[in-house]
Amino acid sequence: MSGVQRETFVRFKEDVLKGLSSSPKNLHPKYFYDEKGSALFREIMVLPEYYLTGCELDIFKNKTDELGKMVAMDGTPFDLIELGAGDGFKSTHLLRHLYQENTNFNYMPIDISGTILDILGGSLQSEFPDLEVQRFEGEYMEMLAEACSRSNNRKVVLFLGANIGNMEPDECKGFCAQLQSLLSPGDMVLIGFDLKKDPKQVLNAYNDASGVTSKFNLNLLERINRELMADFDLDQFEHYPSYDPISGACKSFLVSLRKQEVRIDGHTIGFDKNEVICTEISQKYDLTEIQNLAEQTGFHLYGMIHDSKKWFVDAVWQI
Ligand code: AVJ
Repeated sequence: MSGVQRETFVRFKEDVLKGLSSSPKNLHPKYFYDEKGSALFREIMVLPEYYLTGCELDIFKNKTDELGKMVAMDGTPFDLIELGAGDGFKSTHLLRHLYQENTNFNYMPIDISGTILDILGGSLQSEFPDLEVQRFEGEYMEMLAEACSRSNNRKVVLFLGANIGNMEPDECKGFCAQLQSLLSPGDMVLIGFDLKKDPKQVLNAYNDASGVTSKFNLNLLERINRELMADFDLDQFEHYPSYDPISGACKSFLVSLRKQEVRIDGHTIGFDKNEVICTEISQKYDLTEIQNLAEQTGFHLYGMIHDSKKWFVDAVWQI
């Protein structure tokens, strides 16, 4: 193990043991995305029930002009920084538009996965040979601070995919305030929010008929087994999705089907029958909440772009 791997391993183990010793038990959703979890998430994105990806892709494909006008603003050169860029399959539509319009901008993708940044870099190089791309591999905030320190231009930060929903409302406010503190007057953020809607549609998105989301959730335990020498019996835990249409909190749990003990790298964790682990929040918002969040964290609402069903919004905020 290299030093970095060792550090990641120790942090993962500490987070898991801390989360499973808390009451209620919880695990952080960022740990879903090992190789298998990332593959399962790619399956989720094309499920008929999982509308989020299609909605935001609709915005990036069909409202590109509107998006482009907002981020290009008055034509001043800018750096487009993307948090969790992945393979860029949504943002590429915007990049293509800006590139074709000869907009003066650089692209700075941030991702935790170096592999995906290599793939992204390759496809950008072949489609947009003149685009200046600076990649940053690591955690969002650390890399954002790094990217900001290297940027002399106006900044536009993309945070797509309703990834912001993975934060509890309070944590989210802290995150937005931190984002604000790294930026300067005139800078913008473009954030994808999943909207409150028919509660059945929301719940179905996390409870697909083919059971991929259940596998995705259970893979977290499998990953702990694989990486932390644990002995979770996957048949004794069950995926349980929930949605509270008032607060907008859509939470996924794993329910222990019996009283049981699990060993994790020499530690023992006890579960009561029906005890749950909260593995994810996917917070849903309404437009007023989005505007309030902007204003409470030092931004103002610059614009909102909806998909054609009005199920999702990309909100543009400015300082
Ligand atoms: C990638 C965090 C936006 O919360 O909808 C999908 C992850 N979890 N199905 C979401 C997820 C279960 C997804 N985000």
